[in-house]
Parts: sequence; C-alpha cells; structure tokens
Amino acid sequence: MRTQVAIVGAGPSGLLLGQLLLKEGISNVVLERQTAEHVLSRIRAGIIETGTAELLDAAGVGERMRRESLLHDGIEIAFAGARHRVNFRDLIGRGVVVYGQTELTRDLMVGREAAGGTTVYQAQDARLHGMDGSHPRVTYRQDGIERSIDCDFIAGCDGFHGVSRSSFPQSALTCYERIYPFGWLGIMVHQPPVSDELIYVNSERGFALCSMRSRRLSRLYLQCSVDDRVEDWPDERFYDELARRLDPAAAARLQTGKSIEKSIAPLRSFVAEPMCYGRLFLVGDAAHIVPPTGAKGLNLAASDVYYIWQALVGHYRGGSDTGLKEYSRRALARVWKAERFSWSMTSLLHQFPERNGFDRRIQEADLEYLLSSRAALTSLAENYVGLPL
Ligand code: RFL
Ligand code: PHB
Repeated sequence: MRTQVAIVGAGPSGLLLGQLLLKEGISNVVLERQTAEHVLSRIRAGIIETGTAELLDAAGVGERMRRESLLHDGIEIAFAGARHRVNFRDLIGRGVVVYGQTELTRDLMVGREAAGGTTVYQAQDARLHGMDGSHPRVTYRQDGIERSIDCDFIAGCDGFHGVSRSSFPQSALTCYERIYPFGWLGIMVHQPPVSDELIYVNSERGFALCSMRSRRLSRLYLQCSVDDRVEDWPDERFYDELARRLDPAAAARLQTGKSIEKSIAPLRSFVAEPMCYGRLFLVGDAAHIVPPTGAKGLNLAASDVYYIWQALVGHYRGGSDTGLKEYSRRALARVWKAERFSWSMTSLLHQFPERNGFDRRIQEADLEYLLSSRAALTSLAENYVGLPL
C-alpha cells in the first residue's frame, strides 16, 4: 500500500489529523492497534478549548458537538469550606465547551468513514522504518499477514505507550518527567451534576472534581493513593468521601447512583524533545503528558495537529518545508506553557504527602492570592480557556 502520510494511532490526534488532511486532498492511512469499540470505551477528557472546537469545525465534524455540548463561562474553586466562581467570560470574554472525548472521537470516526478514509483497526506490531531517509515505511501484521505502507511522512499519534517515540534513536531524544505521588479515581454516573459548572475542590482530605458530560451525566473525581485499586472503592465509599471533601451546600446536592464506569489514572508531567526525527513527527500524548487538573491533554493534542496539518499543507500545496522544519519548536512552545499551567493547578489543589506545614501555608496563601486578585484570576482564565495557537 502507498499513501502520503501514514498515521499511527486512531485516538483524537490521529483521527483529527487524518480528517483535516483528507479535506486538503492529502492521502493518509490510519493504523490502530485496538478495535474501534475499544478506542471508544476509554473515558477521558471533557473540556474543549474554543480553538479545538474550531479545528473540529474545520475538519467538518463539529456539527453534533455544536448541537449537544454545553458552554461554560466559568468554573468554581472550593477552598476552606467556601466556593468561589472564576468568571471566564467577565475576565477574558471567552468560555469553554463541555463535550466528552468519547463523543468527539465517535464524530471523527463517522466523519472519516463518510470521507472514505482508510483506517486499519487491530494492526499488530507496527514498526517504523527509514524515517531518516526520504522513503519511510510502516510495517504491521493483520490477521497473521505481514503488511507494509510506503509513505512520505509518518505521524506518530499513538499516545504515551505507542511505538513512535520509542522508534527514535535514544541519542536523538531528551525526556523531562515528573511523577506525582497520587492518582485520580474517576466515576461516570447517570445523575445531574452537583452544580451548573465544574467544581475544583482543595480540601484537607485531598482534591476532588465534580465535572459532567451533560445535564444528566456526571463525571466525578477524587485524589487517591497511587497504590489504590478500583476494587478498594465501592460506590458508597466514593460518595461518602466526595461528600466529606465538598462544602455542605454542594454535598447536599450530590445525588448518588450506580457508577457506570470507574477507573484510576496516575498523574504525570512528561515532555519529549524534539518532536520530530527525520520524516517522523510526534503528535499529542506520544510526545507529552500533562496531569488532568488543567484539562489540557486533548487540547494540546489538537494544537499539535494544527501545526503539523499546516506544515504538511505547506509542503504539498505551497512547496515549502518551513512548517515541517519549525513544527517541533512551534509545538513545544505551546506544550511547555500548558505543562506549566497543569503543574501549577495540580500543585495548588492537591494534598502532597511529602509537604510540611510551611508548604501547606504557602499553598493556602497561593489560593487566597489567586481568589482575591483579578490579575491572577485573568491569568488562570487565559490558560484554562486556552492560549492562542
Ligand atoms: P490517545 O488518546 O492515547 O490515542 C493513541 C492511540 O494510539 C493507539 N496505539 C497504537 N496504534 C497502533 N500501533 C501502536 N503500536 C499503538 N500504540 C498505541 C492507541 O490504542 C490509541 O487509540 O492519544 P492522543 O490521540 O494523542 O490523545 C490524547 C488525549 O487522549 C489525552 O491527552 C486526554 O485524554 C487527556 N485528558 C484531558 N484532556 C483535555 O484536554 N481535557 C480534559 O478534560 C482531560 N481530562 C484526560 C482527562 C486524560 C485522563 N486520563 C485517563 C489520562 C481526564 C483523564 C482521567
Ligand atoms: C472531565 O470531565 O473528565 C475533566 C474535566 C476537567 C478536568 C479534568 C477532567 O480538569
């Protein structure tokens, strides 16, 4: 098989890039290790920046999102028994879109099928060859048969555990990492949200987050120990602990119901530099991970897609390789700002087991300053709603 761009991974990065390239008449094949059902069973992001939403529109898959999503003009931060609203609309004139990654991925899959794009699911043992030359190739196995794709470029959109980043020669990559000493335990439940907007909670018992997917579907998170297992947290224990971390008014509105999904995610910050090697370009979680506290992972994946899409259009339509040469530098400039913001939100809102009394007082002072300063709130709003591309 021959195509212009081989895309490894059918998560949001791979599918969005594939769709934008198809719109420009640039051929591509998406290779995915899992089945489509498995990809859709992973519950992840819920907050979409306006820039990401506009990119979905540009890809021609934004219609259902525009119809079914919720628009939020702010968030609430709960601290010391009180809730404080951060009014994004008032501070910077923009808000965010609440729409689940699962639904967005489904829209991208439907769009790709309608556009006649080729996606190979259950592609086993993908291997990348010849990225440092002008004829890269991806090999994989399907139904026990070895297959090969010749291409001009490879987009590594295969997430943190994918094959693309590990295909770089070790000496060509520098990795920066921070592992946090806690995880997030999340549940999905068919119950109305506790509040109209998301509540981020700093409590002495640990962080909590009341999020949502719609007016009838809640997504709730608790900071938990890295050693905890899902089995340790029956629904009753989850709700009991969440109620203790919330302020009394929010706790009174918490409706309990049988969870339909429960999972634990470790928290990590990670960046691999540079994001390209020859004709291989890393996109999204393949190159960087943020802790979910700033709601940035999916949105960073989308901004990488924007830069590489523009670069490939420049190459095929404009005859210029400047965008390709500049891709890593441009993407990383935005990545590090989102890394900084996600790290600072995580530091501000969680309990760190190793911190002492001094550190805790500094965290309280940080929160009190944030909530009393329009300048500090504007900075939070700018970063949360999304920095410019
Ligand atoms: P993905 O989604 O991991 O997709 C990668 C795909 O590549 C496939 N793959 C392979 N395919 C072929 N061959 C191989 N060798 C392969 N190896 C892997 C995988 O099966 C998979 O289908 O990466 P992508 O596309 O870069 O997308 C990134 C986002 O998924 C991620 O950043 C977000 O989910 C992060 N995130 C959030 N981001 C936000 O912007 N807003 C949020 O509110 C938000 N909340 C979250 C989150 C992530 C969370 N978890 C579980 C880590 C909340 C949570 C709890
Ligand atoms: C979610 O709804 O899953 C969600 C929302 C905001 C975050 C993280 C996760 O910061």
